[in-house]
Amino acid sequence: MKDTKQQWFKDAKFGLFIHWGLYALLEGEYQGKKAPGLSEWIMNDLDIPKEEYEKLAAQFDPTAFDADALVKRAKDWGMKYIVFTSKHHEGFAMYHSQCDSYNVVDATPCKRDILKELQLACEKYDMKLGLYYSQAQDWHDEGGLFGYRENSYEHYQEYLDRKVMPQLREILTGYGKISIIWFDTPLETTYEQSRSMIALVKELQPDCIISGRIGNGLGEYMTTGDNFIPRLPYEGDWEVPATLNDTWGYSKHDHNWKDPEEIIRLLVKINSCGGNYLLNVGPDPLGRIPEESLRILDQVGSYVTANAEAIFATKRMPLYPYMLTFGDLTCKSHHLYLHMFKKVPRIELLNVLNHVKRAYLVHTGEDLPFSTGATCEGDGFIRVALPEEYQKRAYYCIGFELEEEMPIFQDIQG
Ligand code: JFZ
Repeated sequence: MKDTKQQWFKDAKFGLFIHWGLYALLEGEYQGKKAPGLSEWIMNDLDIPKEEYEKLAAQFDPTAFDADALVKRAKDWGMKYIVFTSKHHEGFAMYHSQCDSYNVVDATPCKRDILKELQLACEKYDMKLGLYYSQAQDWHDEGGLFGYRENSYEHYQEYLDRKVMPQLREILTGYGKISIIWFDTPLETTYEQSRSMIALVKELQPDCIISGRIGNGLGEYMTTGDNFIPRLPYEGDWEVPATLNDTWGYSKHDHNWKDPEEIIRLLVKINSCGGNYLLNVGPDPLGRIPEESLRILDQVGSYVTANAEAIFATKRMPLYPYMLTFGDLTCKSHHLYLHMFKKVPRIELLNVLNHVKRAYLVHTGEDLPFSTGATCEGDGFIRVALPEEYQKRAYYCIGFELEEEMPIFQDIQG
């Protein structure tokens, strides 16, 4: 079972992923060809020569990037942590690296240490900062690896010693408290190699969490694929990273945006199964967050902040015997929460055996009349009388104060 031993991570539930690098400048297209897959994979997928790709750095001047405004916005959405791509597979460092000049200060006209700007904003708004770092794939370095290709591992150890270990040291010593290193795509990294990276992280920052994708089963929490959600409550610490459209990096062609209401339902589902939801934005070449991303997250955020009590620090739910069609459940000490996703005239929740002390609307605190009993089949129930205005709306949450510590459910009778 995966255990980060970090209470903040267990309670966090909701975070922001930021994918930003030179790939953003291509906006999902190179010489008239669209990126066939993820936009941040364009260098690999369209075989762009390193010498050509590298030239993008000379155009990197994100005059509209405002770390303070972005972190403040994430705070307003209720997010508890941010994970930023300090170096993605393209090999370009988004901070001032001393050991490799292919970085956002030395190789660009803007000369801005983007990571430093984010660090300061995170400190100001009390936001945890994690760093994505591609430890194995590096398409710009002789020793780095490629995904989905034959790789020679001949120079990999030398690459780890020359670039990866020194860069990990830099990001863990120059940018304040780093709460997560989000390693990714380990490929054939050996057990010893993963171990040595972990040892360095822990030596420099003992509380820094190691993501699942360090490889060799050594991560401290489980990370799923994009929007892959475990069906059942999953023991241990875990996270679902997810895009709002179909790519992580910025792409001008990707307009397949998810519905904010679907994202709210998925967030509640993930929280109910015990996980965190890490939603991605990909800033454009100027550093602007796409309008659609902001619109979606504003809507998700307004549900999250109104119902924060029923989301943050909730525990993995015991298995409820029915698949609810109108909502989903979360819980924490002496509380059960029913998140309502459909318009209904009255609420009935079957097979709950708890003693309910109080029912209330979470976002106002207003008490709701309720009754409990057993149906003629012997199933325990809770019924809630809904004020008229709530009979005509969805996306609100009802809290139940319980006599018992945790919800107790009754099996379905034969
Ligand atoms: C990786 C990256 O290659 C991608 O560019 C992005 O950064 C994403 C967050 O992570 O892609 C993966 C890696 C692993 C899985 C899915 C996507 N996985 O295990 O399902």
